[in-house]
Amino acid sequence: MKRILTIQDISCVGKCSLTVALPIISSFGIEAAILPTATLSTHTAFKGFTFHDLTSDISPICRHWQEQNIDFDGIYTGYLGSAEQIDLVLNIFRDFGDGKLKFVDPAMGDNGSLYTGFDIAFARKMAKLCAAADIIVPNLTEACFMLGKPYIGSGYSKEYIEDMLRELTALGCKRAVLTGVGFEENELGCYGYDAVTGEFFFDKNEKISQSFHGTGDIFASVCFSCLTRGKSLEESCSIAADFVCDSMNATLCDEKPIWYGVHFEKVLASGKYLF
Ligand code: PXL
Repeated sequence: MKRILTIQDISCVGKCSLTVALPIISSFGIEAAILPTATLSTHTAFKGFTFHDLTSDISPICRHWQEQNIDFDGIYTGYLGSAEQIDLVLNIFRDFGDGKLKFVDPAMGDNGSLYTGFDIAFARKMAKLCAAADIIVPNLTEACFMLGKPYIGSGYSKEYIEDMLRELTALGCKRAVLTGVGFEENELGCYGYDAVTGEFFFDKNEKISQSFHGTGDIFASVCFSCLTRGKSLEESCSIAADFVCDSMNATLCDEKPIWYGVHFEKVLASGKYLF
C-alpha cells in the first residue's frame, strides 16, 4: 500500500483541509500521514475563528521521521499557516520528496481575493513552493496573485488561460491545472497543461450556480489520490471534477443544506468512486 504525506491545517469545523483530505485519500486505499500546519476552530470564512500556529512542531516531527527512516510515496500540500511554513515545506520536499510526486494546492484565495490572514508577499512566496512542485492546482485567483496579474473572473479567452498556464509552469513545475475555468455561462472546469509535452486539456462540467466552501480541497484530494493510484493527470482531473459536482449536488439535495462545506461524505458512501 502506498503511504503519502499531506501537509495542511486542521479546521475543526467547516469541512475543508485535513477533515476532507484524510477520509478521501483513505477511501482510495492510500495511507495518509499528516503534518498539521495549524489548528483552527473553523475555517477562516467564519467570524472570530481561533488559530493555533504549529510551525514550531514541524522541524522536530520531520527530524523524528528521518531518524525512523520513514518515507512517503508522495507529498500533497494545501493551506499553509504562514510564509515561514513555506520554507519548512521546501525543506520537506528536499528531505522526503526526491523522485516522489510533489503536489501543491496553493490554497490561499478565491473569487478575486485572498483568504483572511494572507497578503501579496505570502502569494509570492507560495509561487516559490509551486516552482518546486511537480503538479500545481491553483484556482484563477491564486494563479493571478502568484503571477502578479489582475484577476479577471469571466470573459477571458482560451489563449489567456493557456498563456497563464505557460507562465505557471515557467515558475518551475512541469504540470499545472487551473481550476474554476469556464468560457460559457453554464460551464465550469479545469484546464491543464503539461510543459514537457506541450499538451493542454480542458475538462468541463455543467456549472452549478451556488458556490460552496471547501470544493478546492476536495478536488485536490481526489486528484492527488487518483495520481497516486496511477491515473493520468487528465483522468485524475476529470474524476476529481465529477466528484466535486456530485458533492455539490448531494448538498443541494439536502433538506437542510449547510453553507460552509459540501456533503462529500455522501459521495464517498455511495461507492461510486471506488477502484
Ligand atoms: O478550503 C481552503 C481552506 C483551508 N483551510 C482554511 C481555510 C480555507 C479557506 O478558507 O480558511 C483554514
